[in-house]
Amino acid sequence: GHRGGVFWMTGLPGAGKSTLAREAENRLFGRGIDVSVLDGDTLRAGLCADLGFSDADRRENVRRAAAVARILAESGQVVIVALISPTVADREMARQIVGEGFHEIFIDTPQATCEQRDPKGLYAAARAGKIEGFTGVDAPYEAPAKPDLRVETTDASRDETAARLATYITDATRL
Ligand code: GGZ
Repeated sequence: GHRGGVFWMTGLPGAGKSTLAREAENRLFGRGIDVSVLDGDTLRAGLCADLGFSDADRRENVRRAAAVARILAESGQVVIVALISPTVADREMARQIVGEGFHEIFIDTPQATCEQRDPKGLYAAARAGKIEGFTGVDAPYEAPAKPDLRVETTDASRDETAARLATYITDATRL
């Protein structure tokens, strides 16, 4: 068996949060661990469809994700949250809401790499002035100073990185 927990991934757009969350999820599922992913993109299509990208809306987005994550973790799930969650204060709020079993994971990809990857062309659109308030371009991202886990994605393969995450989560939730 395993205990519940919340693994809160923060990082710039394009850092690899969603991809790593899904790959870690697959690995954990394969080990018989009950796992769910709360991804910014998915939440914004439903639960958070009324929210935009102002500071206040991002904060509300973080608050809702943390509240749902807490409920799932209390029922014994491993919850992986993948949200930019750009401010120290909002992530601190998430930690307070979740309570015990909160882990902050910094997906630490240099901004230049994120911009090169630009999987959805959003950095390019932001640079061209077509998106306002885009994180890393004209909205702030505050990196965590002391995350519980820092994952650098430039030197390691995606497989290695996902494996490392799955190991960290398995160890942290082992009974
Ligand atoms: C940041 C934006 C913006 C702006 C749209 N700023 O890579 P994506 O495209 O598919 O995922 C990103 C997603 C970020 O949502 P989050 O809920 O993670 O953000 S936060 O925690 O700050 O509330 C990005 C897309 O939305 N996107 N406009 N202006 N990201």
